[in-house]
Amino acid sequence: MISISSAVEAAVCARGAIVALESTVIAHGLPSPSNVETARDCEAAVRQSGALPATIGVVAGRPVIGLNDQQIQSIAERDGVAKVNLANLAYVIAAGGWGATTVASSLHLANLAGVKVFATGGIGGVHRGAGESFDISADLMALARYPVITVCAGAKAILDLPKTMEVLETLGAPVIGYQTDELPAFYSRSSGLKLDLRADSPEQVAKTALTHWRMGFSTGVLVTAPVPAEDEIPANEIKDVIDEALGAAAKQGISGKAVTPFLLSRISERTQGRALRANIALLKNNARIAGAIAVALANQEKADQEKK
Ligand code: PSU
Ligand code: MN
Repeated sequence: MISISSAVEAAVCARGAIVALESTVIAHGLPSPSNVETARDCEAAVRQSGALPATIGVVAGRPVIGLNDQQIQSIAERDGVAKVNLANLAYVIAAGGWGATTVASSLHLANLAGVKVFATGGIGGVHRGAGESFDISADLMALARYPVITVCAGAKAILDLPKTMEVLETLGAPVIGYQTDELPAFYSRSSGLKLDLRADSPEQVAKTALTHWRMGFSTGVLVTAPVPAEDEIPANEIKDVIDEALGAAAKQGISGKAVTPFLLSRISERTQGRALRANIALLKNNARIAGAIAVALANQEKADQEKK
């Protein structure tokens, strides 16, 4: 039922370096035409690091791992492409529909295909006011469930970051700062939240993840890399814009799956595209780092195999 591209299948068999990429950011996270361009640029960034990109989505009822360029364009431009998480993946497949996969469903499919590294922008997490709304992204459950390394720029800044960190701790998923001691906050390099774990190289991330899994854990490993400094919006500059967007969402009664896309597009409008530039920059940066981690992971697995 799953379609794995021949390049991805060959790389999985050869235990090569592969990076899975999601498609909700393409269909619902970025405006046209930045979405298709960014999807292509992220694939190119993975390749430049020496790994094979595998963008994931649902094409006319078929989950595809390794979308071709035409399929990426269709997911970006078609009307009625569902935002697919864990709860509606099967429904969209059964109905023969099109779907853009979130972090949660991309991790599920990447894991089914045997892909061990995944890159996104910012993960979903605990929304502000979750005590009332109970809005907690399925991304967190997926991070706890699948033994895959996820590279992100932290959780999206629209969320309640301390509560998101608490849930990740409860779920037992390691959160590693990539060349930082602090949790990055998506548009901003710093959140003020200290991380216990830090890695300075792709090799260190790969070794930590392999050790985590060999210790009998089957959870994901979250690698958080700050947005490049030249594209950052400092936290004190973006704070009021986020608050305004949250207020507008509440006033307009936006709920469920629509919340995150609404907030991202509002914030990008209210910053004259500055937030969009930061989002694109961090997506490419994460893809590049994920590529390097995938290469290090493949090398270490090969070296371990030879030792045996
Ligand atoms: N990162 C981005 N932009 C996005 C997303 C991540 O830079 O649009 C998407 C991911 O697919 C993530 C989803 O899984 O937002 C979270 O949605 P929700 O909060 O509804 O779970
Ligand atoms: Mn939600």
